[in-house]
Amino acid sequence: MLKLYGHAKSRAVRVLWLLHELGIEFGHIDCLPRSAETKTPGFLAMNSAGMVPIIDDDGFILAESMAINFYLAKKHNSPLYPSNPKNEALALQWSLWETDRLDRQTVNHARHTADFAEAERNPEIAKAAWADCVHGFGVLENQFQESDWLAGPDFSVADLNVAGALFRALVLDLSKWPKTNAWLNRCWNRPAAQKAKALRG
Ligand SMILES: N[C@@H](CCC(=O)N[C@@H](CS)C(=O)NCC(=O)O)C(=O)O
Repeated sequence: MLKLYGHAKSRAVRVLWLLHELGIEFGHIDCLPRSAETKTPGFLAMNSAGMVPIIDDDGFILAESMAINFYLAKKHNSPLYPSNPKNEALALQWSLWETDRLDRQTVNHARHTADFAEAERNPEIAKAAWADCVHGFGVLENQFQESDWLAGPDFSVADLNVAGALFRALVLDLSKWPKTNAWLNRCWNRPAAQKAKALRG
């Protein structure tokens, strides 16, 4: 049976969301980032980076949350996987763009404004991260002037990957980017997203 390693408080939340969209059975090994379970020789043999999420699909080991979602959506013939090559390429484009331009930046902003104890926060990191977020939200806002979704006429793995990665933006004031805000909430209001979110506790 498919196994997912990674707690919902990590980037595994994106994979949990996709798995709930697919409605398939899976085993969940609920380990936190940097926990002892991710340092064992067995885990490091699967992912020498020691990071979550990873999946073990009957011996096929895969890391990187967004690659995992592409693989699972395609393997299970999900309507979330774009059938048209152009939309498939757009889904890759947006997933790669988010990983480069917003993934770490939204985490750094949250850590250095709220998550870390005050003494550990670095205002310079928070400021630089926010500047990147502002730029990224502007790019998304432009996209949503043209279309309701990122890769084709419907919600797809592209929206799931990008909105899933922007979990921390749900608590930000995005009123300057109203279409992005509406899209983010549309995505996260899906029942599968709510199930994954509930697992964060
Ligand atoms: N690009 C990777 C990032 C994976 C990642 O950064 N995982 C974090 C938890 S969200 C982790 O396991 N960190 C442990 C560490 O840095 O040692 C993905 O999307 O899966």
